[in-house]
This record gives sequence, C-alpha cells and structure tokens, in this order.
Amino acid sequence: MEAKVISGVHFPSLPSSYIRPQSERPNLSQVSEGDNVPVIDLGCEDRSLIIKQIGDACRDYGFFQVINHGVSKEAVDKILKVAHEFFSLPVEEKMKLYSDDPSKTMRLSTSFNVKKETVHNWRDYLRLHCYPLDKYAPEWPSIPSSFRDIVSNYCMEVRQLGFRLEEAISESLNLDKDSLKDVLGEQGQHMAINYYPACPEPELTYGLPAHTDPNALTILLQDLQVSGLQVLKDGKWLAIKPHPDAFVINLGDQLQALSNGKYKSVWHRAVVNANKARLSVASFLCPCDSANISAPKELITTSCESAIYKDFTYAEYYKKFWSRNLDQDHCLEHFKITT
Ligand SMILES: O=C(O)CCC(=O)C(=O)O
Repeated sequence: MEAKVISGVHFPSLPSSYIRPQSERPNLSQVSEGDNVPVIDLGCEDRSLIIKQIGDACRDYGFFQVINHGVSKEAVDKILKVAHEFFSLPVEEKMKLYSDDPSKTMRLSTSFNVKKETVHNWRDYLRLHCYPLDKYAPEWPSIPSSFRDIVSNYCMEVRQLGFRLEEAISESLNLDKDSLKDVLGEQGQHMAINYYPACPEPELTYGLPAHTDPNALTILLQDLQVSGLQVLKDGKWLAIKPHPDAFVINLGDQLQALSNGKYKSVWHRAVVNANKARLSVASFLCPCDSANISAPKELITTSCESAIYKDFTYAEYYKKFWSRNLDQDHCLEHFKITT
C-alpha cells in the first residue's frame, strides 16, 4: 500500500507498515536526558569564547544550541503558528500538494522516501526550496493566506544566522572567516516543516530514524511543548528537550567532509509521542550544486594527515543521498578514500 499523509487521519492502532523489527526500535528506556548539551550564547561580547565553544561542540557533539541568535521571536512564533495551521487543514486540501518525488522543489510528503523504504515513519512534512525566495515562494502553499509572507521572512532571518555560524565554524578551524562560505558558493536553502501526529504505539516506530543531514548546516526549531529530538553521543542516544528561545544547530555531512573529519555530522532521530502531535522546522543551508567539496589544504597540516574523502560536487552527493534509504550507513562512507 502506498503511504499517504497521516496528519488528520484517525488510526486506532499503528498500521503494520510502520512497525519496526524488534532490533530497530527506539528502545526509549535506554535514552538519557541530554541536560549538559552545549547551549552557546551568540550575544556574548567575547567572540573568542564563542568560537572556542563552537569548535568544542562541533568536535565533541557535531551539534549545539544557540541563544541570542538574532532571529526575532516574532518570526519564530509566527512560523510555528502558521505551520500548525497548515497541518490542521483538511486532508483533501493537503493532498493537493502531495508528492513523493524528492526532485520537486515544493511538496507535501510523508515518512522519508516512500518509494525506497520498507518501513514507514510517523511523519508528514512540507518540503520547500527557499532560495532565491522570489523564485520559490510563489509555488508555496497559498493557504493559510499568510503562509508565504511569514515563511519568507523567517527564511531570510535564519539564513543570516546560518552565515554567522558558518563564519564562526570556519574560524574555529583556524581558517579565514569566509573560507567555508567561499567553498559552499551561492548556498541553497531548503526547509522541512515536520509534523509528527500523536502515535498509537510510539515504542514501535520513529518520526524519523537515525540519520545525518546531507547538507552543510541545519538550523532546527523545535516546538516547545513536545520533545522528540534525540542525538547520538558516544554511542548513546540523548534526548534534547526544547530550550526556550534556542535553535538546535546540526552539522551536516558537508562540514564533516570540509573539516576533513575533524568535526562530525551528528546522527540524530525523532521519536514520536502517544498523546500530542509534535512540530519542528528544519532549515537546511546547502552548498551550491557545483560546489567542489574538498577539505582546505590548511587542515591537512601534518605529514601523517591525509585527505579522508575524495573530492565531489554537492550535486553528486545529493543524488547519492536520495538514492538510499534514510537509515543506512553514513552517506559519506561512499566518498571515503580507500587505500
Ligand atoms: O524533528 C526533529 O527534531 C528532527 C528533524 C530532522 O532531523 C530533519 O528534518 O532532518
């Protein structure tokens, strides 16, 4: 049976196509609270401290949270509200936007990659290309009527935050502040508005199974009311409680490659909830398609260090990523130099 949207549909029990085999289930009793995960204050006057904290977090976790990040509270509140309104629309209205073709620049979809996967995930998502805005915003949903303005404004604010973070990450690698941005070129920007309906049997399935992000940097806004994000640290899953006024920043595969493996693109997953729906808004900054992903020479400094990954273009990487199922091995493994 082909999966279609699940938001707004009543399920008395979990359909069998969502049930993971025993060995792949989230095992929620083994998950720890991630109380000590880094929260970095970007408003701090000591820039060298910010750079150090970012470098430590990228190395040790591959992710961190930021506060005083410069994205307005108004932009955040409005996007969460309009996203909830969108997913509350009648199923027939939402289905007008449905597609399972990952090459589409605007689509409502479900699970992850329904054509490739064998078990589905308890998620619907609206996937939007967002840059340049004047090219893509006209194809976004027209209901709710405020959707395009609110999302456009949010995208612009988040993009600036992304650039600030890329500069700081570059400096934390002792590179010039523009070095990473220069390699990434005219960056694309995508958004996934994720909606995880309340699930009849959350222990048996995922909202999203463990994955790393294929892009450069992800800026994630979590619904404050319901948690669900978990990240892998030293082989253990940590639950990341939504922090008021914070974004979660995930390093994507391209920053792992560009840092020659010094920084990690973090494995993360979303679990679902029995009583409440959860929403998250992921903004992805992506290298331009032709960007040549090759670790800067300055990072290969000692004679015993060599490049870990082959050079590739982002277009090649992205094609590979979507040709796979989400919960397979790390996509970067396919680009490793083998000796
Ligand atoms: O909903 C979340 O917390 C995670 C979302 C995510 O990992 C994604 O959209 O790639």
